[in-house]
Order: sequence, then structure tokens, then C-alpha cells
Amino acid sequence: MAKARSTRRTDFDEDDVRVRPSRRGSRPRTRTRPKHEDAETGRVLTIDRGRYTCLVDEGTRREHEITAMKARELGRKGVVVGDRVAIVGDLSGDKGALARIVRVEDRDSVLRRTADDDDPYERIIVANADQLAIVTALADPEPRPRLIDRCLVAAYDAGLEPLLVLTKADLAPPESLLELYGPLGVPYVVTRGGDAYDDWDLDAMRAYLDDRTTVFVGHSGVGKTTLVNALVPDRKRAVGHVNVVTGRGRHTTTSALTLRLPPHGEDGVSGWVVDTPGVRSFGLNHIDLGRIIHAFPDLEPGTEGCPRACSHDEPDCALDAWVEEGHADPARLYSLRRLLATREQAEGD
Ligand SMILES: Nc1nc2c(ncn2[C@@H]2O[C@H](COP(=O)(O)OP(=O)(O)O)[C@@H](O)[C@H]2O)c(=O)[nH]1
Ligand SMILES: [Mg+2]
Ligand SMILES: [Zn+2]
Repeated sequence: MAKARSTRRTDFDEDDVRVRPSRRGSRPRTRTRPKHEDAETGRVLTIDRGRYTCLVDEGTRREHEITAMKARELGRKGVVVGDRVAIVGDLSGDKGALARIVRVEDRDSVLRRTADDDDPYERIIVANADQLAIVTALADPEPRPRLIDRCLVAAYDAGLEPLLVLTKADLAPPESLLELYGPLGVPYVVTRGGDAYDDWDLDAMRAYLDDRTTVFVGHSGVGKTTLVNALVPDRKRAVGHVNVVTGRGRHTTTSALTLRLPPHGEDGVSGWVVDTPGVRSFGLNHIDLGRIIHAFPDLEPGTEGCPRACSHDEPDCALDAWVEEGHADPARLYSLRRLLATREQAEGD
């Protein structure tokens, strides 16, 4: 069922979701800020309750991780996993050392989500990624094509290349699911892992991961962490655990974690993978559906004859004629329409 969206905004930023006025809001704006010319550049690997783990001196022999907090001067500016940041203070990485993030560099991409479509609050999951690995188990839990479609829409919207990762092929065959995505031309990898990581053909997977930053998303329990552990064996994370117990009590891991793939091959190519906690839903409140058509270059020229603000799913849409004239495969148009409709539908099945 279509919902009216009179005040849709397409350029949400995490900064925008803070609606409560800051108590410091009346501070004069003329205050000059320190320039921090001595700041180091870092990559935010993960976030845990206001503490940012950052990699500094990346790619050098001095590369190491440090812990930082947001400097007060950053104000409301959000810092997310994948951000490139300027850091000052104690960069030793020693136990107890705490540096300060003073600046966030411009982001090449942002992957966002809302809790659901009616929720105006959204979060940036990861910044600066190139690829979205949509991880789906072939069984246990059952595949949810609607969630896959939603992830695809989010990927196209964010300008990330989608990669379909179908896990647990030891439990069920991939064919019927692959049929749904064949017309979309989404690249895919099928894995059968469980405890037998070693038997996996991880090379097929690595070929897609080399030289880029890939975010793994998918429902809890589909095998994201298992796969990431197989790819990055020296940084094993707890499999099947969402909750961790810390000194401050039990809490749910909510942050993504970035890991570097071990270099391989003659050139020592590597890449980055980002493991995320399970998503139960993938709200698309912030998505500009007009951008989705860009992922369909075979259909996009056909929209020239469309009425203004065409939904591409109405009687006057020019795409039906475009397909009838043989310019594109009807299955492509069907898939486009399925994706365009995902935001208007519940995703429970
Ligand atoms: N049968 C089977 N089980 C798997 C496979 N991959 C992961 N699992 C199991 O699925 C459960 C959830 O895995 P986990 O990696 O924690 O999922 P995540 O929540 O997506 O990170 C664990 O018990 C894994 O051992 C697979 O390919 N086949
Ligand atoms: Mg996990
Ligand atoms: Zn149209």
C-alpha cells in the first residue's frame, strides 16, 4: 500500500537525526578552531560505546591500532565505521591511551538504514565502502527474497556494487533463489562452510573482494561472521553470538567491524571486509527511487517517453513499449518493478 510522503528528504545525514537542540547551541560561532596541522589520518575500524578503534600509519611498518574519542569540537558530526578521520593526541596505541578525532574527511559512499520505513531515524552503517555483500542462507534461516531486494535497492542507491553471497549450500540448493536474481545480473558466490571452512572455495570469494571494501549485511545467523573468520583467520570473532558480556554488563554489539584480508597472490593484493551485526529489516525511508533506474542502463533510455515523475509502474510508463520493441529483456523490467515496489511492501516474507 502506498504511503504519502510529503516531506521526503533524500539527503539525510546522521547529523540530521539529532532533533534535540544542543545546550551549547548559543555559543558564538566566531570562535576560531585549532587547525590540527599535526593530525594523523586514521581509518575507523569499529566503534564501541563512544570509543573509536582506528588504524593509523596505514600501509607502513608503523601501522597500528589506537583508541580515540570524538573531540568536543566535532560537535554533532557523526563518526562511523569506515570513516577517514584526522586524529590528535596520544597515538601510541598503549593501554589506556586515548586520542581525539578532530575531523571527518568527505565520504565517498554511505550505506544507510532505517529501522523500518516509518522510522525517520536512520543510521549510517558504513562509510567509504565499494561493495555490498548481501549474505543469505539457503536454509536455516530460510531465505527472504524481499530482504535481498531491499538490500539491492540500498546498494544501488548508495552506489555500491552488490554481491549476492548464498551460504549453507550444504543444507539446500541455490537454483530457485538464483533464478530470481539472474535477470538482475547480480554477481553471486555460493558457499558451504559450517565448521569445514578449509574446504571452501574461498578463492572464488576472494576474487570479488580484492582491492575493495566490502560490507557484509544480512539477517542474523546467515553465516556472515563464519565467512569473515574463514577469510581473515587470525582475527576470529565469536560465531553465533550477538551479545557480549563486558565489564559494564551485557550489551548488544551494534557496530560494524572492519578487517583487512590477508594479502595473497604474487602481488600481495588485499582488501577490506566489514562484518556487521544482523539486520532484521532494511528500511528504505531515505532512498531516492529515481536513482534505482541508473542501475538498469538497458532500461534507462526507454524512460525518455515516460510521463513526468513516472513511477515506472503505471499505464503510461514507456518502458512496456521499450521492452515490446525488443530493446530490453522483459525479465529486466519485471525485476526493476519488483525492486521499485519493495519500499511499499512489508518485508516479512
Ligand atoms: N550448515 C552450515 N552452517 C553454517 C554455515 N555457515 C555458518 N553456519 C552456522 O550458522 C550459525 C550462524 O553463523 P554466524 O556466522 O554467527 O552468522 P551471522 O549472525 O550472520 O554472523 C553458526 O552456528 C555457524 O556455524 C554453512 O555454510 N553451513
Ligand atoms: Mg555475526
Ligand atoms: Zn516510466
